[in-house]
Amino acid sequence: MSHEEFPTEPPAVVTCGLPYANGDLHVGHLRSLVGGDAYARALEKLGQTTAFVCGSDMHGTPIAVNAAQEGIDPEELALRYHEQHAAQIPQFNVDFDFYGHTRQPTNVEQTVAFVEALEEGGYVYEKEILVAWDPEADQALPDRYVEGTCPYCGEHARGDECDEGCGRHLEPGEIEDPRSTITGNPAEYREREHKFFRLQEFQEYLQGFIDRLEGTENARTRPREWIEGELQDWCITRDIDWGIEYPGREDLVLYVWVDAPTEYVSASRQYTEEVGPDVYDWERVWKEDGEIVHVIGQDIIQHHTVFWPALLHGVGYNEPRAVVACGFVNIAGEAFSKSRNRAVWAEELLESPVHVDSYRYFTVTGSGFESDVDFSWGGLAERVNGELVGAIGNFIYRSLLFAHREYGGTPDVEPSGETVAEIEEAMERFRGAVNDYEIRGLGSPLLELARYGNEYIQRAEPWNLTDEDPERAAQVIRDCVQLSKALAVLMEPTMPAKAAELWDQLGEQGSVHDAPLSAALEAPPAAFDAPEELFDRLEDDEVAELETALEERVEQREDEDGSEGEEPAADLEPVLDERVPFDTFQSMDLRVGRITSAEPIEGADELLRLEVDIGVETRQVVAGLRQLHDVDALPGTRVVLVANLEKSEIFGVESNGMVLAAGEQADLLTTYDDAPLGTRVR
Ligand code: 2FM
Ligand code: ZN
Repeated sequence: MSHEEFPTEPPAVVTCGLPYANGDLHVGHLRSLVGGDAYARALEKLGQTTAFVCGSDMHGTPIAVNAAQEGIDPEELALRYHEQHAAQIPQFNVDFDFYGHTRQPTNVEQTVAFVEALEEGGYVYEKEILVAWDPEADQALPDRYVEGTCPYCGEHARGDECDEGCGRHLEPGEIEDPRSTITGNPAEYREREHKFFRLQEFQEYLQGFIDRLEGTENARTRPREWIEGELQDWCITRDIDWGIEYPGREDLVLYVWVDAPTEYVSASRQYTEEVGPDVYDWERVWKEDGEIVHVIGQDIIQHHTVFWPALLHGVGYNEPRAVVACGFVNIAGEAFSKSRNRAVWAEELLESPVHVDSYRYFTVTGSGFESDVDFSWGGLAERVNGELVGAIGNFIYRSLLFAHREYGGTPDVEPSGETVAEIEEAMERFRGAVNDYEIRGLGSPLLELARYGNEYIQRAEPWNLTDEDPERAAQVIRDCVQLSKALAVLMEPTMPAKAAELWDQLGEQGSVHDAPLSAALEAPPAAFDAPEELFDRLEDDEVAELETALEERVEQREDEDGSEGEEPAADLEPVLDERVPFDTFQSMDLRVGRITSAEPIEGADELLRLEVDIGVETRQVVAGLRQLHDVDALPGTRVVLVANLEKSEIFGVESNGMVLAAGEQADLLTTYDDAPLGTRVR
C-alpha cells in the first residue's frame, strides 16, 4: 500500500465482511454491504482499478449450531443460505466482482497454504488446554456451543466473543460460568491438544501497523488497547468436525476466523482467474503493493486489526491499508434482536414499495458510518420524501422538463462560472470523502448540489424570463442541466440504478458506471426527451402499514416469550398541566441552524463546543453531546437552536444559544426539507 491519495497506480481491493451462511440477511448486513459497494464504486469513479469481493462464511459453530437446530447437515444449511445471499445481494445493486464461499477449493487451498507457511515460519505451536465439554452430549463446546460470563466486563457472552458487552474475542477456556447451549448443563473441562498462533511475537509489528492504518476512527483507536496491552497467543483449532481440516491433524479443524478472511484473498484470486491478470492482478494486490480496504461491522474490528494483519504479515503478504467499520443498526429506537424478530429483513425491503436505491441513499447518507443508527420505516419515508423526491428529484425533473420543452434539450451556451465552481466543490467533497473513508460523504454532495440548484432556479425564475430575457433564461437552464448531469455522475456510487435512469433521460450514451468523475463537467447531449420523475413518494398509508407490521411482529414475539413490551408509559413525564399563551411560545426565537464545527472541551467529558450557522450569524454553543454522538459526524448536521436564550458560561466557554434534543440519547431536532438556515421555527 502507498498512503498516497486515491486513485493510486497500484490496484485496490475492497472487501465486505463475509455474512455467515446461517440465516437471512437483514439491515445490519446491508449497511456494510451497501456501504462497501458505494465505496468501491466511488473509488472507480476516481479512476482507481478496484476489485470488490466478498463471499459466504460457511464454517464454524454459527453454522453448525443452527444446522443442528434444524436437524440437517451443516453443509446443506450453509449452501442453502449461500445461494440465497448470492441471489439477494445483487438485488440491492451491490455488485461484487466475485462472491464466493469459504468451502470453495481455492479457499481451502489458500487457507492450508497460509497455515503451512505459518508452521514453516515457526509461528505455530501445540499446547494442552482445558476446553469446555458437555458430559451429557459427550462433545467439546467450542465458541457458540457455550455461553457464560465475559471475564473482562462481566456481561453475558458467547464462547468466543463478548457479543453483549465489551466486544472482545475470547479464547477457549476464558469464559466464566460456562453452560452448554446443547443441553443447558454447566460445562465441564477436558484437556485437549490445540494449535496456537504466536500472536505475541507480532506485538511490535502490530504497533507500527495500527499507526499506519487508515479508515474510520473506531477501527484505528479501539485496537490500541488490545495491541498495547498483553497480547495472548491465538488458538487456531477447534474440536468439531465442521470446517477445514488442520493439515496433518484429522481430529482438528481450523478456527473459522482463519479461513474466513482468507476468502478475501481467494475471491480476489478467482476474480483474476475470470478476467486475467492484465485486468486485475490479485498477486500484486495481496503480495506486493495493492490497496486493501476492509469494510466491516464494528463487532469484528479486533479480527481485522489484530489477528488478520498478523497472519498476513506472518505469511509475508501485504497489509490492509484501511479498515472501515460501521456501527449497529437499531430498530425503531431499540436494539436489533434476531431472536425477538426485532429486525428488518432484506426480503421485506425488497418486497416493500421502497426502491432499493432509495434505501441505499438512506443507509449511506443517514449518519456517520461509525455511529449506531436507527432504522424506522417512518424515518426512511421522511428522507425519501423530503430529500429524494422533494429536493433532488424535484430539481432534476423541473430542470429537464423545462429544458426539453423550451430547447429540446441542453441550451446552446456554456455553463456559468458559478455553476461550474459549485460542481467542482461537490466533486472535491466527494473526493475528500473517498480519501477520508467517509461513507456518508459519498452521497451527501447530492442533496447539497440539488439544494443549490433549487435555490438558483427559484431565485432566477427562468419561466418568467423566456420572453423578456431569453439569453438569461437559456443560461439558467443550461446551468440546471449541467447540475443534473453532475448529479447523475455523483449519484452512481450511492444510487446506481437511479443514476443510470437519469443518464438515459439526459440522452447520454454508454454507462454512467463507466463515466469518470470528470464527466460531471462535460456538456450534456444537445437533445433529450421529456423526463420522468426519478423518485416515488412513499405515501402515509404505505408507511403506516410497514410500521404496523413490524410492531405487531415484535409484540407477538414478546407475548410469546412473555417478555416486556415497549417502555411503560409511566416512565414518560406527564404533560404539564399549566397552559401557556401563544405569545409566550412566540417569545422564543427558534432558528434552523447547521453545525459547522464540533470539538471537545478540555476537562469536560460530556461537553462539546459547537459552532452553529444560523444564517444571520454563527453562534458558539456548549452542548452535552460528547458521549452521545459521533463528534466527527456532527458538522453538517441541521439543528434547531434557541437563539434568544440568555448567554451563559460553561467550563469557561461562553454558550450563546442551545440546540434542541430529545431524550437520554440527545436525539437532535432537525428540519426535513430545505428551509434556509436562519428560518424561524414556529
Ligand atoms: O462476524 C461475521 O459475521 C463473520 N462471518 C465475518 C467474517 S469476515 C471475514 F473476515 F471473513
Ligand atoms: Zn466483555
